[in-house]
Amino acid sequence: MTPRIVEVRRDLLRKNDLLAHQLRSRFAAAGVTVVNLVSGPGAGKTALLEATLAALHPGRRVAALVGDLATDNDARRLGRSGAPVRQITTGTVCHLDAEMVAAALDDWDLGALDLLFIENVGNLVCPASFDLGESLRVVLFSVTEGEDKPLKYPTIFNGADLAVLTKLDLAEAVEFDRAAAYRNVQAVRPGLEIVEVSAKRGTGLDGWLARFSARISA
Ligand SMILES: Nc1nc2c(ncn2[C@@H]2O[C@H](COP(=O)(O)OP(=O)(O)O)[C@@H](O)[C@H]2O)c(=O)[nH]1
Ligand SMILES: [Mg+2]
Repeated sequence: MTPRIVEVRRDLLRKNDLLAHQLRSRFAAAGVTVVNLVSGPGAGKTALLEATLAALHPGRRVAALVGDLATDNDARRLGRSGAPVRQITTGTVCHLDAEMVAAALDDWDLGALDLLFIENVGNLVCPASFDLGESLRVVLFSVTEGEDKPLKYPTIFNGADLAVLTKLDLAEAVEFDRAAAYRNVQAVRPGLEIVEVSAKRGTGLDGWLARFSARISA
């Protein structure tokens, strides 16, 4: 019984990897940098993207895709920036996959974009296994979640290219232990760079946006 279950899962991931590979080629051909944001629910993905789109649009060619189990709340929040935004509603599925992203982008002119942000479903487990063809995978974790999250969810930190520590404005109130948090990130993903932000206050946004300066300075 068990091997059968394992095989089904392996097939699913193989299919996703193939599609993600095709997406990555499409993104490269169109010259669009794709950023996949992953985190637990409520870590501040939408808030950071609201601030990001507000800072970049309309001067820069940016857009966002946002995944959620239900509701289009986040797409409505992000849409206020005026940038192109599309919601992917996943129903019971706890992550975005390459097929969903390809379907959502079907009628988009990728050549008209420099940067595409994808807000994944809020979950520290499922999104780790699904490549979306992104150029950069960013894991967010907030000061309010507890410093041990990297140790509890090592896979998602391990697969990230950058970490963003969010809600800095609340650090003191929750007696956030920065040294412990950094130690825990380094324990599961040595060398992972961490950018600290407060989307609410606007703190650290320049450092975050600087990550994309090569794409947005032209
Ligand atoms: N104090 C504070 N709250 C924040 C910050 N970023 C997000 N939040 C709040 O945290 C909650 C979840 O944020 P949201 O962006 O929806 O998280 P998501 O589920 O990861 O997209 C909301 O109530 C936000 O207003 C921040 O920088 N500071
Ligand atoms: Mg959100």
